[in-house]
Amino acid sequence: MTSYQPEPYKIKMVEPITLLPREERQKCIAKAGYNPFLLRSDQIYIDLLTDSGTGAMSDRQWAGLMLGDESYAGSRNFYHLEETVQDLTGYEYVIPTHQGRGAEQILFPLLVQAKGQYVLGNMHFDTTKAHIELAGAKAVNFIMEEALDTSKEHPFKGNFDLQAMERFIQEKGRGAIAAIVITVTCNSVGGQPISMANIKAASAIAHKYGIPVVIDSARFAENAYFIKQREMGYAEKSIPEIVREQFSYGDVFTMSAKKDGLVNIGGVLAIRNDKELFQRCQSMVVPLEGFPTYGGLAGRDMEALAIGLKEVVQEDYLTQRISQVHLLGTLLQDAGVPVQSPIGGHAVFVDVGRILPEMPKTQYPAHAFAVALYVESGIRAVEIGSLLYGRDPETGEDGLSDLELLRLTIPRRVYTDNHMRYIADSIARVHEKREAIKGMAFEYEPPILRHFTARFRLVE
Ligand code: P61
Repeated sequence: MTSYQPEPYKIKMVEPITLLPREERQKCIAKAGYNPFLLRSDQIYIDLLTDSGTGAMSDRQWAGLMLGDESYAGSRNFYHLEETVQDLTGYEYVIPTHQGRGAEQILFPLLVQAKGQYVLGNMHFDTTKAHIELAGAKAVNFIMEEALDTSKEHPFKGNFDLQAMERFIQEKGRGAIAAIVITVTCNSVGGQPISMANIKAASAIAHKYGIPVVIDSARFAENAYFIKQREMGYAEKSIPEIVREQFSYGDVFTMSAKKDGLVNIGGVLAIRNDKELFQRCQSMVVPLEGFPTYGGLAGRDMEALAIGLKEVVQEDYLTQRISQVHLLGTLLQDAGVPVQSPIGGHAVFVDVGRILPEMPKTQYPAHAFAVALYVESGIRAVEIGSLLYGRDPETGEDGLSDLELLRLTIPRRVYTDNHMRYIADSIARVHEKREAIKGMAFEYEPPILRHFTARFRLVE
């Protein structure tokens, strides 16, 4: 890992944040049904819920907002975005969407040909899984085994278990598979990268059977950075070269631009060269998102995104970004807190399954830890475990996630290293007092994407 690098920017504007007294925090979380998603942002001191849409834009991006062309059709900002995406990825057809799931809702119903088909992935993120299921298909994960043991070191824990995936295709038959989704980096196992060799091999398997390859590219630049650092043959290549090669193995990509697009809202659906698929997507974007040259975004949003996509592939930006996340991870490791190792790209994932091994998965240990952390420190973190995973759609069974993780997601260009130190100290304190953490039981369980709006009580 590279040694620590200071930020390649200076701060021009600040936003005050306040730590409420402990008794207030206790009241706030109880009122929020013990669900940190339901807290108000002014009740939070440091917000690690997500790196999605929470980053700081550069002065150039803010200046770009003033160049917004709000024409309903043919906005010049669309053409700037289109050219930028084409240059970066080599894909010909570009459709803006309001965010990543906007692209997913257009694409998956077009890829799924029949109910009960499968969509294979290294590990599908929850909105992707939800759109696959809404389209009538089943989402299946083929993440390599090492990824599920947070203490095992492997440079590319986002990799597919390629043999298992190919066996599955042979068993079910090509006609049963709608698509393969490659998620870079792999969010659900800890922002872990996938190697170029594995992307290439997964794509070769798919293409051997005539299965389309979708790249879920929310964190494409962070993945490229890890490839440069860790994979043989890439140290001398530039980030844009690696990014282009990564995309070359897909047929379609969906992008939540709220991450590596460095904007607060935005998404992209792009198709390499299948004109017919593009036309089908284009006709669906109109009723679902908006006219194809704005797709749910204002002209100014598209301008900020075009600029963000150029900034995110700058190596000094990526070096500082990844090393800040790494700093938090090593501070936690030094304090004896188990975390997904090696440390990922956008977040540190605390392995609460190892901290609270006795707590049943159906009491959502990582969520319980998140509640305790908020009370201790005003920090909001998010569970990535059995609560997020949801129930089996057929059997209704609960508590199915292999890992019970607490995600400390670091917004881009927002917090300083002193914030990282405060976060590490706070988690170490909760870890020390782990015997006192209480499990969670539902007071209200929504039927889909339940973690957002569920309400809980503490199990006494
Ligand atoms: C996140 F708590 N991620 O990680 P959209 N693909 C991938 C994502 O990471 C992703 C999307 C597609 C979020 C936001 C989020 O339950 C939650 O632009 C790899 O958010 O529509 C989003 O992109 C979807 C947080 C989403 C959540 C759902 O924090």
